[in-house]
Amino acid sequence: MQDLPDLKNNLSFEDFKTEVLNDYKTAVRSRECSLLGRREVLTGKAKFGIFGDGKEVPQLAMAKAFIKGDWRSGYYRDQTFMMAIGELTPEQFFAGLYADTDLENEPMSAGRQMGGHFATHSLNDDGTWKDLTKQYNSSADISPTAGQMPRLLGLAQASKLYRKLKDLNASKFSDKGNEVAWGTIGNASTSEGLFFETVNAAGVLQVPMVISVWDDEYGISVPAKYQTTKENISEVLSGFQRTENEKGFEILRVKAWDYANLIETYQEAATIAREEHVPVLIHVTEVTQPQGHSTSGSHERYKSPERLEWEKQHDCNAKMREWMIQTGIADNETITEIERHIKREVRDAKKNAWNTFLKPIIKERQEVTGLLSSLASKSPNGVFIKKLKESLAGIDEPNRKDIFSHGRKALRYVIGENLPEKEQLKSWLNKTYEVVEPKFSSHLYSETNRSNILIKEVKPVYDADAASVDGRIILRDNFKTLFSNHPEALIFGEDTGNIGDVNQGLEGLQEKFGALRVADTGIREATIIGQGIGLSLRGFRPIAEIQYLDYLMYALQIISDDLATTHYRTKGKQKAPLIVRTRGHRLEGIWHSGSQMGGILNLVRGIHVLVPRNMTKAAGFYNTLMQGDDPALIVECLNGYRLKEKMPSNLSEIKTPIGVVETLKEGSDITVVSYGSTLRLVEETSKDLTAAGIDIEIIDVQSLLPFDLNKDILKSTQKTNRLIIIDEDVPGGASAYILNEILNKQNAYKYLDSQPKTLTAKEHRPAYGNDGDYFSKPSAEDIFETIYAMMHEVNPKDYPKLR
Ligand SMILES: Cc1ncc(C[n+]2csc(CCOP(=O)(O)OP(=O)(O)O)c2C)c(N)n1
Ligand SMILES: [Mg+2]
Repeated sequence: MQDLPDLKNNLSFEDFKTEVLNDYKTAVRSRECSLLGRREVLTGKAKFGIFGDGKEVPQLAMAKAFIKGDWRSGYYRDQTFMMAIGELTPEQFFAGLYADTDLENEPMSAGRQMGGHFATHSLNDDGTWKDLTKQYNSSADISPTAGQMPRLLGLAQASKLYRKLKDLNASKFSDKGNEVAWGTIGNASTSEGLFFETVNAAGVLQVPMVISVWDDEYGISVPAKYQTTKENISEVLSGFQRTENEKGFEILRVKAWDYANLIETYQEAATIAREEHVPVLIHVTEVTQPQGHSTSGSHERYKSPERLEWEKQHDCNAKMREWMIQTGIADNETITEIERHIKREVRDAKKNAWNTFLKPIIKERQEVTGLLSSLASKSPNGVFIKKLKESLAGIDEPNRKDIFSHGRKALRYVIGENLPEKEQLKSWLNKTYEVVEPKFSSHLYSETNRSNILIKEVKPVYDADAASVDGRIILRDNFKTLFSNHPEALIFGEDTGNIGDVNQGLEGLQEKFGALRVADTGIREATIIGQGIGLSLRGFRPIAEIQYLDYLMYALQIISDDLATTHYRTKGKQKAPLIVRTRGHRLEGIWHSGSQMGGILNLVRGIHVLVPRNMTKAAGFYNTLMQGDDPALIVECLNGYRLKEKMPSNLSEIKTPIGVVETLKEGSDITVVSYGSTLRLVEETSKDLTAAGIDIEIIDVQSLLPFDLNKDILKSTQKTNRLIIIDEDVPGGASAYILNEILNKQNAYKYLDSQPKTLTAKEHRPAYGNDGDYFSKPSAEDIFETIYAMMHEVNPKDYPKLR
């Protein structure tokens, strides 16, 4: 062990001692929180606990190297770090454990995330940015192991772009790109593909990222030998080490209990990343888990007595303590006194957090027990209601669930009664529900005036002699103005840069805007999305391109777990207004004509999902999204790039509204709802149907999420009384989603005179070739016959059986 760390800023020994003691206090404070936290779970006050014990000292070192403007993207062990940068108090730690829904008490997520998931606030209440250069920043954690990695790439890349791109108003986001993005990950989680993908991409991009691997040699019960080749992640990654001639990573190794070396290692890492924009990996070894993995089990079950003993000997806090005594920083008595003091402090913080958490709930309980008493005194069923009241009053530590459940049950006893006390209880339940329920469900989307759905439509305008051009030209020209008007906008993906995307919707734009803004990436869908998330968290307006819809699956986990929940899981305190651009639907074969829309729609609530039927509509969507704060996925129709469209004279101004359907043809017999490529077939078929005496109304959904906010489809079914949904996803896929929206949410079932129908693709993936398409997806004949059959059922005389 080294004696004393290099005192970079020439502290006096006294000041140095004070600083080390302060660090030690943070380590002890954090440990006490872990110890008491576990007790809170075991005694039932909190539901689950996962803590940072055993990882305290390395995090002190990381915190020292972390400066304002920097970003963290980490995982559930980082409480000490958060405490050391002043972003987590013991009260807040316990408020998180108890799931306090008040953001003032629980700033990490207002109780939406289990404890150990950390975040800072990037946004003011009105959704505008705070000055992120003047604060410490932590992106909000997610639980899936290594899920923090893709976003880390974007957070780091933002610094590089802020350093290199001119004309940006970066004042709230960056000081000349000097910010480092700090990642943390457990040793076992490095087994995930997302980790390797991120490391490789960071090496390629050369971005200021410092990844710390907290290596405690376990992932829950599974030891390193089942996790990592050679049981050593830094050795495995040694090929990434930069050399004099080749760019790569700087790889550093340090022991978790070696305070002095840790400080130096982290300072070195910060300098390399910050100054040179070179990624650094710090492999922190000999980490321990004094209390095991989490409150769900005990590590005595799977660790040998020898290992447990070794962990005791190498506990980083104990080692730091020894070192302080050895080096004369403090004597045993002083340290013991500090420890005693902190124990008391944490105990008091815990009590405060609990009382603060419980106070509004106790008040609500009092109100309801009062209402129940009054009701019991008047109702013939008073005995039962009294019992409920007593049961509620007797709960030691009530939840809101207890209060509502008792109150709602009581109402059942007085269904037939006409008592003012019943009305009072009902009114309390209804009113309070409206206040309480949003604590758990608000902020899935933006709730400010920058919500996408508030952006007004601007229709395309055409000159009399408007040219007819390939759809891709409309997109390209629109992107050209969009990137000129928005210096913070950029686009990246596979084949996006040099050739201007596989369908040339970006032709020539790299030349115009440079390879940083119109960029090629490796084939790595998850981290393309991660780049987009990280960049958008830091003020950019990225468009992340996934080459084909079929390959969105590689990124769907991160889109679902991270992007779709960013706003929700921070209760509106972080936003990631990323646009995901992809193209899909009818082309060729199993992996180039997919339409897995049902799966997507169900996994990305929190994101807007748009399927423009042509490129003018698509251009309008991009323009709309640039004005709003909600993230979105745009699926362009693969077969639309070479179809002719008229060039609008107001191209750069057009805006396609979000959540609004479009009626393409009015009709009186049947409402036909579809979207995307399939619409063209529906439109073609409608001429044949007209010839057969059937007048259909065609509606383009175009915005699947959100869906038909004006209920135009309902209005159409009120007129036609018949409904069919035509979709090229599997049976029960997007068509089921659409049916649910129309029947259950819009209540269109009341107006239907025929069974509502869905016509979809087959269960299997679409086969290759013209015939593969014809027999896999709904064809014009399928559409004709299905609609005709509906009319036959209604009126067999005029529409005799066709086949
Ligand atoms: C994708 C995913 N799989 C499984 C889990 C369940 N899980 C939570 S933590 C964990 C072990 C992680 O071990 P490690 O990365 O070494 O971190 P440590 O807890 O040891 O610090 C597992 C398997 C998860 N959260 N996410
Ligand atoms: Mg581990």
